[in-house]
Amino acid sequence: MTADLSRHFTTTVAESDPLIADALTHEKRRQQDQIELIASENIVSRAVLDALGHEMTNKTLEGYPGNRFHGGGQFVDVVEQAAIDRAKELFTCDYANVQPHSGSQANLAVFFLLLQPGDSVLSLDLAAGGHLSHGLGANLSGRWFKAHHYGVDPETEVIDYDALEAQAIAVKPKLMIAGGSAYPREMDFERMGAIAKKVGAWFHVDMAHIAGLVAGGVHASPFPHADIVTCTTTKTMRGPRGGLILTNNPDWFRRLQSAVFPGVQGSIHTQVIAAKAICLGEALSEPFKVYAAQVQANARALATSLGNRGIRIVSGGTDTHLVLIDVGTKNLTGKRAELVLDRANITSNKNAIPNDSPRPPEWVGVRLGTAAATTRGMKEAEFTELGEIIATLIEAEASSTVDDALADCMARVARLCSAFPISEAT
Ligand code: DSN
Repeated sequence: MTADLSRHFTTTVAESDPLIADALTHEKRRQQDQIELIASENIVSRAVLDALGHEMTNKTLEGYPGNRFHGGGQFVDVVEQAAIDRAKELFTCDYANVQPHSGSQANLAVFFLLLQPGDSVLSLDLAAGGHLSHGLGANLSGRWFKAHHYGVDPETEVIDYDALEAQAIAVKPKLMIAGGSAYPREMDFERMGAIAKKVGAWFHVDMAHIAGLVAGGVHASPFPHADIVTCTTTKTMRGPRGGLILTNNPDWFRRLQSAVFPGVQGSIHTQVIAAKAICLGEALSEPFKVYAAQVQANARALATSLGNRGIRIVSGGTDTHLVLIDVGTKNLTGKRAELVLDRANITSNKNAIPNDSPRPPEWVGVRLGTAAATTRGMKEAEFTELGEIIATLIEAEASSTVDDALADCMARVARLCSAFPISEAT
């Protein structure tokens, strides 16, 4: 072997690419030193990381287990079949496709399966917590399909199912979508499924954010009400970046295979499928049920703590892992609140709230999620303290006294981070 070749197989990123190595090291440190409250994030297990960094990444494959377009797929077939079997068992359904590279890709495959360009879709408005892949004008789903959106009741900030039914009757969508990325309440899948059926629409639930809560048994399952379900394996599922498609409709199984490949994707991300299989296996375990219940209990504790300090909670509470707060009542934008939390090493994101400005810089919401910090072991007491720290920072920002409050808040966050380490962080 030449010296060059040998180095290719042995040189570490620290030796070969200091710029990237440095960023990787700092990112790992950042995750240890900050409290992650972005609702779509989590902290994967060592086993998931092992799979993501495995040589299985070298393998190119198209097709499905036992029916590939390339040779040498026998071990990837093992992991893909395991992922399929585990997804079906976990979500009690008859069909699972584990290949989508993301939740948006999974949704695109559903559109490809069920719709023709120009067909009508009825989905949750982005400002009410919907997702851009459900028909936003700037997304392919909004360009190629006629998107209509339902919102929430202006008083309760919860979906008004009677209004949704009236809108569905008027719009007659071919596809009705439930789910999104910032709706803190449990949706009534049974009622929504009945509405879809009444107007002759397929009912698609995108449970990306809540899939781990469904898996853990602390949130209602979309089945048997949904015709088709998509999700990611990140977020509350605590797995790798990627998507799943699930259904019980036997007429769709074959067409769904080809809607994903070659419909919207080419070759699979082999090592990610191994990581998905691992995360699905983890989600089938008893400790995961305990974890999911704690995620939900922590969100409730966080909402109560913030509410007790006078921070307005959109919809008055939460049934999930996420808490949406309105900082407009403190004369702040979501961006300003996000930045002041960031200064104290709490990571969050600005978000639209119901009836918010269409312009992101003017949004007055901040979205907080409990999945990642719960993985570190934090419980209600820590989330109550986090609510107090967050309220203190928001009040200080609103009264231009952040410099007085910051040192104490940073110290409290640092104490929480060292009491709940992400093991192996250096
Ligand atoms: N949809 C984005 C979010 O919820 O943050 C990414 O998954």
